[in-house]
Amino acid sequence: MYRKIPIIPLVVIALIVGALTAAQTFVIDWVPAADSVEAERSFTLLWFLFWASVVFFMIVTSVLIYAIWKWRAKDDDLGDGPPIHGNTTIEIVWTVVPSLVLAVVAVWGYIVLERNEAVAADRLTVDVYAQQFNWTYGYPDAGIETGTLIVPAGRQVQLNVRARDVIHDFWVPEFAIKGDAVPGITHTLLITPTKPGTYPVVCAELCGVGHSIMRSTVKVVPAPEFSAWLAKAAAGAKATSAATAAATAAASGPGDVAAGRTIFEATCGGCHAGLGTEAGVGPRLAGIGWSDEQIRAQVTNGKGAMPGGLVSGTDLADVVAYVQSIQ
Ligand code: HEC
Ligand SMILES: [Cu+2]
Repeated sequence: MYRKIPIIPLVVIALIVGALTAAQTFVIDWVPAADSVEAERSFTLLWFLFWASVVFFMIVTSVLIYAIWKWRAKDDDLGDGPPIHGNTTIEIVWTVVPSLVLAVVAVWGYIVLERNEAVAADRLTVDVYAQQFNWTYGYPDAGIETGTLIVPAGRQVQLNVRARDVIHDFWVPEFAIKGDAVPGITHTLLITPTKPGTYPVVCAELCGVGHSIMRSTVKVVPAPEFSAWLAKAAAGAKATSAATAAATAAASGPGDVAAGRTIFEATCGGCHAGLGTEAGVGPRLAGIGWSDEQIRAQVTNGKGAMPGGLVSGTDLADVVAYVQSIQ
């Protein structure tokens, strides 16, 4: 009842099918380079899945193509095919083999997940803030914020991803790790970059009109270079906050009314007309009875139509003194 299996034609067809599949795989760059430990693990599994699929595709397609070519019904043959009940051996094989492959993939996938989610004791923690339409990065230990994510090669980085407005998604294709930034939730991602270089950060969740331009950069640098950069940036941040503190101290000293008047006319008078005695765009300021603190806060932070930060430091102290003097 069985014919001899036509090994040679089947192998020839299988090889052609396999070559075509492999060719279109390598002509197009489907998968980015794996530049993190996690990406290496994930992509190895991905390639195993791919090659396993190619093998089964070659087997199934070669039998199919051979059968179509060899046993095609004649144009005038309208009869039924011979009644065939089945073949227990083949059915067992095509059940057991895929089950084994699936079991391998399941266990392997579990191991990859388990390893990719293992937290290292010496990891670096960085806060990632997503906001329409940019990314900011905070280094809590150094007390600084940056617009470029700078991380050391060869050390695990824990990213605490947060959103300041709507849902975004942090994604660096070469790292093969991706996670939503959801308002009110901190999403933790673990990435261990392996190769110094510059990579794109992409927002992978439609977040508004600027979604497609919501990009940023990760710079992976050698560990010593990273430590040097972080130490320098932290020192710079300390110096800046010391300078701000000094300026605030100066601003809270008694101001000079005459100097304040000059600054007020130039900076504030356009909105607070008549040197603050008549109302313009802004309200009348004469005798508002606010404390120095309140006026300072109003000028520093702004409110409604009034922009903040127009004056600071000793100028601010002078303006406050002047506003207090208007009657
Ligand atoms: C672009 C116009 C504009 C400029 C410039 C401006 N202000 Fe104002 N200011 C306003 C408006 C509008 C308000 C009311 C804000 C609100 O309550 O929503 C206001 C409110 C204030 C108040 C609180 C008064 C109140 O009763 O609410 C103070 C104090 C004040 N301005 C001081 C200043 C000083 C000092 C400057 C200059 C450094 C200045 N403003 C520059 C528009 C301006
Ligand atoms: Cu976004």
